[in-house]
Amino acid sequence: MTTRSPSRTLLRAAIAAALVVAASAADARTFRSAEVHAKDFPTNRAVMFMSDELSKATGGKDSIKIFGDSALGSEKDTVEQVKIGALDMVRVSSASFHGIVPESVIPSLPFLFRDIEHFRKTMYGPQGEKILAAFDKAGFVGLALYESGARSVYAKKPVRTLADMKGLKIRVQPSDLMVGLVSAMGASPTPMPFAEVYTGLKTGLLDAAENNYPSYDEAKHFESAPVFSETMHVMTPEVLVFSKKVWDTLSKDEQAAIRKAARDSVPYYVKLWEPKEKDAKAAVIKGGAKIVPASEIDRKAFVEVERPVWDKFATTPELKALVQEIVNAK
Ligand code: GTR
Repeated sequence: MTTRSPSRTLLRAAIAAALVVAASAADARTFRSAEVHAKDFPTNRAVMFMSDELSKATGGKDSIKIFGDSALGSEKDTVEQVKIGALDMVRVSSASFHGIVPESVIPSLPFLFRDIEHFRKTMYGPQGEKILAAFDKAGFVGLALYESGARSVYAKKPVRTLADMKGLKIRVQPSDLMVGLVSAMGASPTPMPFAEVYTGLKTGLLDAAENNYPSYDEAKHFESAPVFSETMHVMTPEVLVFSKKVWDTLSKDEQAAIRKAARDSVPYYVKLWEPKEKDAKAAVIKGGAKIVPASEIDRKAFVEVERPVWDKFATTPELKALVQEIVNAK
C-alpha cells in the first residue's frame, strides 16, 4: 500500500512555488541607479517617481533601486561604472560629463541663461534634446535634464566684486570648465567630489565652494562657509543617463517605457524643485547663514571676465551654433 507522504506533497508545492518566483525574477529587472544626494532630495524623488511609472508601464516587471548619499562613490566613479555597464543608471550634475560629452559643456557656460524661463525653454526644448542625443556617441543614453537653479559662491566672507574672489581657495566640481570659470574670476580652484567638500571647508583646506541653495543646505556647508553671495554664475543642469551597454540588451518596448518614465519625471521634479529652493534658503538663514543678494554683486564685471571662457570651451562650429541657438531663443 502506498500512502502519499504529506511531506513529499509539501516539498512538491514548495518547488513549484520556487519555480514561479524564479521565472518572474528572471524576467523582472531592478535597475540600479546612483545619486550623491539624500533620499528626499528632488533628484532622488524624481527617479523614485520614474521607477513607479516604469513599474506601472511594465506590469510590475521593471523598477529602479537608488543608491543615494554617494554610497557607490563620487559622480566620476559612478559615471565610469555606468560606462562599463556595472551600473545601469546614474543621476549626476552634467558637469560630470564635461570631459566626456562636449555638448554637455554648453549649458555650463557662465551667465549663459538670462533666467530660469530661458533655461526651461531651451533645456526642456530642442537644445536640451540635442545635448541628450550627444551622450550616445560616448556610450550613454541621455534620458532627461533637470534644472538645478543657479550656482553661487559661498565663503567665510562676502563676495561682491572680483577683488573679493582674488586668491580664494574654492572647491569646484571636477571639470576643466569649472576650473576655467573660477580661475577667470581670479580665484584658485580645487576640484574634488561633493562628499568631501564638508570636511574641506571645515579643516580650512578650502575657503569657499559654489553651489545652489538646496545643496548648500543639505550638505551643511553653511556651517563653515556662512556667507552665501548670489553670484549666480552658472545654471548647470542635472542629467539622468542610462548605460548603453545595458540599454542594448533591453527590448524596444522596455526602452520606450524607460524613456517615457524619465520624460514624465521632469515636470514632477520641477514641482518639487521650486519650493525646495525657497525652503533651503530659509533653512540656511535659520542655520546662521548670511545672504549677499544678487543686487549687491558687480555682475557686469563678472560677466566680462567670463566671456573668454565661452570661446575656450565652445570650440567647434557645431558647439558655437548650439550656443547661438540658446542665446537667440526668446
Ligand atoms: C549639486 C548637484 C550634484 C553635485 C554637486 C556638486 O548641485 O546636484 O549632482 O554635482 O552639486 O557640486 O558636486
